[in-house]
Parts: sequence; C-alpha cells; structure tokens
Amino acid sequence: MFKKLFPALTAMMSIALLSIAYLAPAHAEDDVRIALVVKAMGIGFFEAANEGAQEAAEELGNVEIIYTGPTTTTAEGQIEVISSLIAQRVDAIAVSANDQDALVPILSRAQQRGIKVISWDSGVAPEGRSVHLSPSSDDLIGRMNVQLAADALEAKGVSSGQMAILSATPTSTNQNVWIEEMKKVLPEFPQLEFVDTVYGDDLADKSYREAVALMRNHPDLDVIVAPTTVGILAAAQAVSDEGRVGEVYVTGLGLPSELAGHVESGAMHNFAIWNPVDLGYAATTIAYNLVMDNATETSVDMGRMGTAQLDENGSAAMAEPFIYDATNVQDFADIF
Ligand code: RAM
Repeated sequence: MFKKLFPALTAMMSIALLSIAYLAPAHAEDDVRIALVVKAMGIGFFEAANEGAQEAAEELGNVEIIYTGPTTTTAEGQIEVISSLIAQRVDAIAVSANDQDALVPILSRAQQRGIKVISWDSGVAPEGRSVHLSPSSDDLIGRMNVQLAADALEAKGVSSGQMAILSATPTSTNQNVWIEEMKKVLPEFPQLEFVDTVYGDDLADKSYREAVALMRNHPDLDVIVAPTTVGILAAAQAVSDEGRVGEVYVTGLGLPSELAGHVESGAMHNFAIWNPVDLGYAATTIAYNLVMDNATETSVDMGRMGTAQLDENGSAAMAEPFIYDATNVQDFADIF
C-alpha cells in the first residue's frame, strides 16, 4: 500500500512545494513595502533621506523600503516608476514630486488600488495623495533664503547688491513655493536687487552652465541663491572655476558634506538645510502609519520626530532648518 502511495505522495509534495515557491513573493508575506520615490537617482540629498527611511524600517521591524526614482528630474520618469510600483502592489508610495499636477492621475490610480500615497519634500496636489510632509514651513524657508542673501552681502562688505536665483526644475513644487515666499519678503530687504531666476533642473551640468551664464549676463551680480542642493553645489563650483570667489557669493539650501570645501574657499559664507535623514525617516513613518490605519484627519505619528499636525489640506511641516557656516559646517559634514 505504502509502496503504491509513495510515488504519488512525493509527486504531490513536489507539486505543492513548487507552487509554494512559485507563489511566494520575494519579500516576507507580512512585510509592509514602502516605496520612496525621489525626484531623480544620484542626488545626495535623497540618498541621505533613504538612510533615514532605512532607519525607520529597522525600527518598525516589518518594513521593506524600495528606494527608486527616474534618472532625470521629470514627471514622465516618475509616472513610469509609479506604474511599475502599482504593478508590484506595494503598500505605500512616498514621493517627492517633479510636478504637483502631472502625477495626480497615476497616484489616484494607486490610491484606487488600495495603495497609501503621501508626498514629502516636493508636494503633490491634494487629490493625488492623503498627506504631504514639508521639511519646514514654506514661508520660513523663503524668508531664510533671502536672509542668507543679505548675510552674503554683509560678508562681502557691501551695503547693497544684486541677487539671482538658481532653481531646480520649473515645475518643482517645493522650489516654486519657496521662490514665491522669497519674493513676498524681498521688499523687506531693500539692499537686495533681485535680477533673475534660472533653472538647472537639479542636473549638475545644467546647473553649472546656468550659474556661469548668470555671472556673464549680470557682471555686477553679488549673490546666487540656489534653494536646491544640486544647484548650490554647481554654483559654488562655477564661482570657483570662473575665479569669482569674493565677488560672487553662493548661498541657499545645501548639504554640509558637499559644501564644506566651498565655505572654506570663501565661495560661500553660509547656507541652510533641515536634516534630510530625519525627513526620510519621518516620511517613512507616516507612510507606515497610514498603511496600519494609525492616523486621524488631523495628526499622524512620526516616531522620534514627534507628531505631524495636519492642516485642512493634509499638509504638515517637520522641523526648522539650520544654518551652517565656517564655525560648524565640518561638524555636520560627516552626517549629511
Ligand atoms: C534638492 C532637491 C530637493 C530639495 C533640496 C533642498 O536636493 O531639489 O527637492 O528639497 O534640493
């Protein structure tokens, strides 16, 4: 009897094993899979945010982070990436958007399929996501960038001067809001004459060329304000290469690890940024709590970063930016 049954049993067992192997997804069954979609791969700021996301994943225990994004900062590239994440049936998508409106249709589709969607850093319009996490309040960031330009004039030792903005892409939600806020407070800084805005698309080479062009088109330019980590680094390099250190100051938002040398060379006096590791950590924790149905209309927990207080649009701000100069930039250069 057993002899007869044995081959049949082993055949059944191997079919069962094969089908288990076939059906088993690459991730553990109960893992919460959170996709961190960035503006583009290869940007230090987002890599630091990914470190924070990994930290949150470890703390939460059953989270897998999928760190992804297009090769350049386009909405089309992000739409492709998001389509593939929908096909992979991730649990949540946390995106820093290249365009606040262009991503709405694909993210609405994700939401219809039960995927939780948040934006962080650079926002998506409310129809396309449930929560948006800004690094800090927009008006504070705008005012701070103008103040940094005024600080640069002081460092240069002039009482008034020209300032230009080198931004990321023309459709970048965060930079556009910050520039709007900068323009609102400019009248309070009569020493600053605002002369131009250009776009380096968060590409190192384009940002560099735009910075060089700014200096050529405005021979009396005193300050380049770049509210982007890619732009600020490229502009500092361009000022150095053009031999304009001490004449044109660069400031804005950047990473101590990338800029310490330029502060030392004198191409920059000071600059600001919030902690990008914390931002990735907070975004991941929010996404996780949404998946777990652990949020209310007005608040959601961000782990060690406290509680995000959501306004009527589901937006929250994380913390205040910090200012770096020759006295402290080295202390942070190893962290982000
Ligand atoms: C770049 C990106 C990002 C922005 C920072 C300051 O890394 O544009 O969205 O928040 O700069």
